[in-house]
Amino acid sequence: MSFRVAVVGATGNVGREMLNILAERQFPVKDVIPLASDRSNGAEISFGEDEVLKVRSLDKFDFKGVDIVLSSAGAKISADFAPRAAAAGAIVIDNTSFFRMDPDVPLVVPEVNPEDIALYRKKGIIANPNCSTIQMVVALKPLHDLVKIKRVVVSTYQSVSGAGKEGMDELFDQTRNVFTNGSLEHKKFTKQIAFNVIPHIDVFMEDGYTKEEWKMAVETRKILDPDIPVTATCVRVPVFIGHSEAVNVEFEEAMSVDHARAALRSAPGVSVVDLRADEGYVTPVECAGEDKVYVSRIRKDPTVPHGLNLWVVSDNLRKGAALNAVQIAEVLIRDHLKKAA
Ligand code: 11C
Repeated sequence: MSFRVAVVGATGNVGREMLNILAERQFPVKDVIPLASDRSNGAEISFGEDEVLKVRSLDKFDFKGVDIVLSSAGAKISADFAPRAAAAGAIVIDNTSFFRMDPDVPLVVPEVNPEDIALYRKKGIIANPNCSTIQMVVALKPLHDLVKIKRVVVSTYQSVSGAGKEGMDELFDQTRNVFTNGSLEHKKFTKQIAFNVIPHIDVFMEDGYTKEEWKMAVETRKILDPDIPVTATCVRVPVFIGHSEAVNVEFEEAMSVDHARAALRSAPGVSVVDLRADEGYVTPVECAGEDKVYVSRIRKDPTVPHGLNLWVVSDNLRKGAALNAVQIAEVLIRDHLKKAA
C-alpha cells in the first residue's frame, strides 16, 4: 500500500528535511508533490538519490486524491489551506502553531502519545508540536512513567534555524561582517545574534513571557500530562542547527540518578551520553543531522527533596520538526490507514 503525499512549504528548512526524511525512511509514497508559494512555482527540488520534483503553487492546488499532507509553511498559511485540504479528503500533519491547542486536533510526539493520533478523525488535522517542546517531552516521558513529575523549570538555547533560512543567513552574514567591519543590521532577530544571545523568541505575551515559553508549558501539558507545571526561559543562541535545554525536574517522590539513567537508556528515541568527563556530553554540533534526543549531565538537584537536572539536545529541524511529522505519518498509516483499507 502506498500513498500520495504533498509537502507544503517544500522549499523551506523544514520542508526540505521532510522530503529528505521521507526518502531516507523509504516512506511508502506513490507520488510526492512539493508545494510552495507562487514565487517558487516550477522550481526544481531533489527527492531521494535521483529524483527531481517540480514545485507547484499551493494557492491553486486541488488536494483531491492526496492521502497525507506534511506542512510547514507558517500559521496563517496553514489556517487557510489545511481545512481546505482536509475537506478534500487529505489528512494534514501540520508543523505550525495554528491548530496545536485546538481540542479537536491531536498534538503528537510518537514516543509519548501515539494513541492520540486517533483524534485526527474529527478535523482531518494532526498538529506537530514546537521543536523545543518535542525534545523535552521525549526525555521527560520515561521519567514521568517511573515517578510522577511535580514541576519542570527549563532554559533553552535555541539555534537560528528555528527561525528559518533567513535566521541562518542573518547569523552567517553578521559573523562574517564582524571581521570585515560590515553591517550588523538585524531583520529576523530583535538584536545582533552573532557573538550574542537573545532572551526573546516569538512575541511577548501580557504576563511577560514570550509565546515560545508559553508554548513549551501548554504543549507539554497537552502531550504528556495536563497537571505538570512548566516554567520556561527561551533564548536564541548563535548556533546554526540543534536546540539545547537545561531541564530541572522535580518529582513527587524519590528518583535516583541511576534509575533515571536506566529509564532514559531504554526509552525510544533517546540516547544517553553522560560520562562526566571531557567530551562526555552532547552539544548541538554533534546532534545536527541525527535523529535522537540526546540526554547528558544527569545529576541530582540537592536544593529540592526530589530533583534532577538534565541537559537535552536534539536537531530541531529533524526530531524537532520534519522527523516527528514523518513519524506521525508512519504511525497513522500503520495503526489507522492500513487497518481501514
Ligand atoms: C524557534 N521553536 O526555534 C521555534 C520554531 O511554533 O513551530 C518553531 C515555532 C513553532 O524559533
